Amino acid sequence: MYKDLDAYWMPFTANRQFKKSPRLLARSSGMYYWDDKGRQILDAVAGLWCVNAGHARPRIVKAIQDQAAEMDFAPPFQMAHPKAFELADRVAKLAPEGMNKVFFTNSGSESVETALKMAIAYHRVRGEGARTRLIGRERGYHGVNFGGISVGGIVANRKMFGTLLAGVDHIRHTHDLARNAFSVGQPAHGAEFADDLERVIALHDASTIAAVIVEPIAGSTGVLIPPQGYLQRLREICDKHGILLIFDEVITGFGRTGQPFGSQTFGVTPDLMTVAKGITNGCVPMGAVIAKDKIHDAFMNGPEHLIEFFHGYTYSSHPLACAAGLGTLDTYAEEGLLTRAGQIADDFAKAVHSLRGEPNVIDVRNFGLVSGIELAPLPGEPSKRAFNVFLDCYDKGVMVRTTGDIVALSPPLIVEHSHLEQIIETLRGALRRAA
Ligand code: PXG
Ligand code: PLP
Repeated sequence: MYKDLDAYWMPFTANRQFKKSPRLLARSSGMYYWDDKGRQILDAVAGLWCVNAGHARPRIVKAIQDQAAEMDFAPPFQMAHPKAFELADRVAKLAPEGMNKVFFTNSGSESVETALKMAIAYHRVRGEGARTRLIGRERGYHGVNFGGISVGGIVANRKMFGTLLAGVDHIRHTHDLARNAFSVGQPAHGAEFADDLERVIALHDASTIAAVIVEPIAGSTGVLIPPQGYLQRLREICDKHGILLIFDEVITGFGRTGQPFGSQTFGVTPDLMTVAKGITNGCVPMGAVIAKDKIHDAFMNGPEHLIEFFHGYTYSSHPLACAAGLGTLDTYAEEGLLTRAGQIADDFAKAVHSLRGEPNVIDVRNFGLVSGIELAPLPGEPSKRAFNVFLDCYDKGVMVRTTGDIVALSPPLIVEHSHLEQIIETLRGALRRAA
């Protein structure tokens, strides 16, 4: 195993601490990783919310291998290759009714930038060029590029980077421990938080607002489940004011909530949807924006030889990513994985809610195959208790994820009851030791 850790500046990592006691993964298969010393580690977070079909799935591995041998790269501007069309078609068929246009990117962050640009340009091509404002939400995560951190609502991701994008505002978040702690599934209280959008609209005037972007379930800031009726109300307010609704489904997409997309599970259709992660099972970087036909069609004006949307990436629809995406969708279809979360959600809910009453657990929340377990912080040392729990679980052979003082679980959709037991009992032990 390579020993010099100096050159690699690691992303979203406490670099100095990590390099003193590195956690190096060497191999993966199914529900498991193995570290550099051959120790087996159960994956309770699907890598980083992305390996939805589990690791090293044969169809995906073969698709990538075959594609690498057949054609490495094809320029995506004024050129294309067949698998790009095939994957777009397959993704559109999974998407909600009327969302049939797919624009490829290489990550969730790029999908967000693409969707924000599409929204602003859409209004402009329709003659409503004053609609440039973008509305995000407190505690939202939309990746790390400038548009994404501007509409995002995570202070640490914003404060170091200057004035960000102009013309952005935020609605309030939906987290309400006082009324909703230990809710099973969607919390009962808080549909009215959507009305905060009316406040922001009243301030700026609807004629200046292009789009609202939210995650159906906020993942990164600790698994915040939308209150019953909340997303419906956001949709109604957007419709009333001619504002586009963007769902950032980078985490909720591809089966996490029990349907292919959170939009279908929650019964609310956005105008644009950003996805990434599960589109290729995390095997090759890829993201996409899925657009309503009416948005795409609004651009298809003017002389036919001119580019309609001045945007794209060198690696949009990369052949390896398209091949991985097709292998992934085949695997999901063959094993019924895009609806499996719904089938085991009750079992999962029972398992995670059994942690209620363990030391310092102040909330357990769940939906589909995702859960957040919120801990009381150590006095004066926010996020340290959860980080200690993460290290302890890892030491005992289970990989969880923490954000602030919240432990997040989002196992691969192939998870079995015995895995759930191991995850929960390992976590229970770690919570007791962290008391
Ligand atoms: N939007 C959402 C809703 C996400 O969850 C992104 C955009 C950005 O995707 P990329 O591929 O650019 O990372 C994400 C990514 C965590 C964690 O700790 C979550 C994400 C990424 C890294 C860590 O919860 N989500
Ligand atoms: N910077 C330079 C100098 C470039 O030439 C390009 C692409 O040609 C980019 C950035 C953008 O790279 P990508 O298309 O991979 O996002």
